Amino acid sequence: MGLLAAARHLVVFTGAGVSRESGIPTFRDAEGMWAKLDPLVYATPQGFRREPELVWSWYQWRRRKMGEVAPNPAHYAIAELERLIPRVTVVTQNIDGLHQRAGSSDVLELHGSIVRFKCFAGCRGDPTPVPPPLLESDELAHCPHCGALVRPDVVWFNERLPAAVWEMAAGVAVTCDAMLIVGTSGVVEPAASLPKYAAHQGAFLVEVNPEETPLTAIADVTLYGRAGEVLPRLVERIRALKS
Ligand code: BV8
Repeated sequence: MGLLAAARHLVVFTGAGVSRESGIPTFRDAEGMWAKLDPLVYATPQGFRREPELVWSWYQWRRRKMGEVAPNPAHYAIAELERLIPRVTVVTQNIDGLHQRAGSSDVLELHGSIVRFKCFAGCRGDPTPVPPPLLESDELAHCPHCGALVRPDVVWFNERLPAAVWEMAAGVAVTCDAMLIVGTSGVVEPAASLPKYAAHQGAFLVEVNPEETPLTAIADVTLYGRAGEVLPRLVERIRALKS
């Protein structure tokens, strides 16, 4: 872990597994969301166009659930790293906002945020506010400017990632000297390529996951276990090395 402790710029790349111990289900685990729901219906623009009420109510349910949960020790450990390593950038595939709530100050949300909304017709670039009464109901909301449906400001399948966010994420992946990969199955592109960019330029890669993933082959070290248990111990080892 000496190479992690000596890093000048650490990127922490996270997926749904980092929020699992906050009570948010993952996608591809046995009890994950895609085990019960078809991502083509619930996480594509075509699905929203075909079944707006179904998709909107699912995201409303997820947003309320994410509002009821709290960051877990993994999120806090990642935020603590900012006190030990000169520069830490969190690059997350998650939309739950838990890294920010735990105190991480530099977070790139590759797949958007569940608490932001936008016009489905894309009539303007800025987020679309949803009036509080509609936030509490499952009634569909409409864009105040053009009347089109309002959708969650998340990246669905076959949608581009936000260009500016992707540029920044790829930029830190190719320049960091270490990457900590936490709680991702490493199958969703282009996000899953970021660890490959980091490995290609010689960064030191540490993976934290209870299971092996396609990224295990390129990790220098894999710590098998749950993020909420492994990360606090990792932070203590880094703190000891630096004291
Ligand atoms: C795009 C929406 C192009 C937000 C999500 C064939 C091959 C390769 C790629 C493709 C292909 N066909 C199509 C594609 C592209 C597609 C893709 O990658 N598909 C994959 C699935 C095959 N990608 C896209 O469509 C992307 N866009 O490519 O656009 C384009 C170009 C030009 C013009 C137009 C378009 C968009 C991808 C984003 C999709 N949106 N979600 C939401 O509702 O949340 S994806 C979804 O997967 C989430 O964002 C999630 O974050 C992401 C990745 O999943 P993980 O976070 O890794 O979660 P998962 O459940 O998979 O794994 C959890 C892990 O945690 C496991 O490893 C588990 O062991 C571990 N774990 C469990 N408990 C713990 C733990 N770890 C630690 N501690 C624990 N306690």
